[in-house]
Amino acid sequence: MTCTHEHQNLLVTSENKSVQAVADALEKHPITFSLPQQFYSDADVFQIEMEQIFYKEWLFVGITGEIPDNGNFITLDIGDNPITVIRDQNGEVRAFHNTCRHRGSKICLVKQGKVPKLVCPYHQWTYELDGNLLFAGTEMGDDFDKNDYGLHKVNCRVAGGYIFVSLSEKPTNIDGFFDDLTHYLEPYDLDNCKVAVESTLVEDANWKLVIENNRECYHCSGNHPELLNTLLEWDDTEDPRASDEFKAQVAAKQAMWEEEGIPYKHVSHGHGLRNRIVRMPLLEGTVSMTIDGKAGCKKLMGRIKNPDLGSMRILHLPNSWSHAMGDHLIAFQVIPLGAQKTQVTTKWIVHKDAVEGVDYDVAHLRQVWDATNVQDRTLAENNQKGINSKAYQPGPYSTTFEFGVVNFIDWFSDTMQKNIKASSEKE
Ligand code: 3BY
Ligand code: FES
Ligand code: FE
Repeated sequence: MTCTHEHQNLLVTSENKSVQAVADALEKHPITFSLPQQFYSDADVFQIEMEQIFYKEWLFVGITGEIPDNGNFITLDIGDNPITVIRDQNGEVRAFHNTCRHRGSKICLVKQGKVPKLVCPYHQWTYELDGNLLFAGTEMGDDFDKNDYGLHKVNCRVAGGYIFVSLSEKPTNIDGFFDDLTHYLEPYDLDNCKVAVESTLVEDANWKLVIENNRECYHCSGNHPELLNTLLEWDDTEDPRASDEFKAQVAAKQAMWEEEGIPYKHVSHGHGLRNRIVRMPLLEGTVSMTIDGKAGCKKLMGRIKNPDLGSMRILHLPNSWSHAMGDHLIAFQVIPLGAQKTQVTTKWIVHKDAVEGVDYDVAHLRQVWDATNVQDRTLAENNQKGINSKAYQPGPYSTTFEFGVVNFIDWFSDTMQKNIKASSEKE
């Protein structure tokens, strides 16, 4: 299968000057201040971010339990790029560009489904689930070789049941994180889970405002009454503000988790803590992020026996965070849609054999994060509206309450600069 996409760029004049201006602006910008206005509002800067980050870096796209059988697939659009993630005829998880090798039609048109083969709706070119072209009718001439027209592959990795794709042909190596994630998610057995319910919000805010909002709890006490029934405002077991009481609670819970073989230690990888996993206790007396703090699902996940696992926070920049508790796991996925438009998908994941109405009640399961997501959407949208003002200027982050935001800006700035440099060296 030929997989060089270079020929597609023949008609595109590369905007080297503005790309370099973005890298220069970031180099000058102190990471302890919010970004200059254009980074949150401008369509050209947004396009450069898509090309340098979302078309290159590993992105979280779903969980293996969502595609349990051969032929199960999920689709998503990364900017202009429709992607299919599918379990092939041998049970392997693979990803393809969802564009037919005949005349380019989109092939999978629905969000998810199950197919015996991938059949293009336009002229019925038919592909094996591993992307090889099987059938192109009888009209393509004698010298037509089906081997030349397999679907274009997308790099795809599975770690602990989390599925990641990268549109780069040479993705960044984040194997250290994938190894840790595999270990930390092992108790959850995500091959045998299901999505109990999911929600999609479209927010009128730049994707970085959505991530920045998630990276701090400075805003929690003023905005998230439901969440604070169970969530402690500390952002990490190593939070610079940690009190002795919090440290004692962490130590007691960690001793319990140690005994049960449940991974909990803070691990992080990459510049600006691009990837972080840490198990945090919840408020004493609560076991899950539900309105009453009780388990949202009676059947616990995987091999878990104790519902009191706090919440394991998984961060994957640029597009995902999660809370893995004992009874359920909540995975968040961020996909930018425009300079001031972002899609946030939330999935509530439970054991595949958990029965709705018996083991869990969907309204109880989702209530807290539905409320929290709507509150966060309002915060991000208000943030966007204020940033669009001609009076906006970058403001200082608190290095104690907002260290996670500083880390994110650090990662964003570093990654943009590195990727821009690498692409200009290639030209
Ligand atoms: O709970 C979260 O996902 C994040 C982390 C801290 C504040 N925020 C609500
Ligand atoms: Fe797919 Fe023609 S575009 S078969
Ligand atoms: Fe919030």
